[in-house]
Amino acid sequence: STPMASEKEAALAATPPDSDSPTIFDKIIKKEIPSTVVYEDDKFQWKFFIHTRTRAACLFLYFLESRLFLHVNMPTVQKIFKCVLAFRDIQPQGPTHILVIPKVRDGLTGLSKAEERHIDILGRLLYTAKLVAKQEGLDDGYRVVINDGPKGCQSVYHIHVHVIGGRQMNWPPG
Ligand code: D5M
Repeated sequence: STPMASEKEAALAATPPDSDSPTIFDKIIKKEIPSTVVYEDDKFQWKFFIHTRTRAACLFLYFLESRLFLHVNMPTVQKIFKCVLAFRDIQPQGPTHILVIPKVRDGLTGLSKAEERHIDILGRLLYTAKLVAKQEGLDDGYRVVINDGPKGCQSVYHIHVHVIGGRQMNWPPG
């Protein structure tokens, strides 16, 4: 079958969108299966890990963040709090095809499950898409896609932003 057909088949056979079960991306995050990582951020996302609602607590945590980053440089500590990972898609739809994912899913199986607490991580995913596009030299343009649900051809229920480039894109997409 064509790559498009197999992608569609994978999407239709995928875990239902409301599932809490782990995905293949958890294994990629834990480095249990290999992937080609192209970007891993170093932002300390307290707000993402601790869903505090109080501004005072956030300010205090941001204070801690700056203190820790000034005085602590342990790789393990940094690893825990790096929140975004970008790696090459194994079924590239163009010369460049990168997936940008949050390292903690936190209920974000897909964009349709987004809530207010996800606003920061959603912004960071999109900003990371821009960074990796620049890193890949996609200076003449590229496509950013989030597939959602069976009709959106989503096959992995851990939110991910596709960054595809290196060729002329078409519109409408398939
Ligand atoms: O996109 C899910 C994407 O995930 C799809 O383009 C293939 C890709 N994929 C699946 N497994 C892997 C591994 N192991 N490494 C890299 N990329 C992978 P969707 O929008 O859900 O259809």
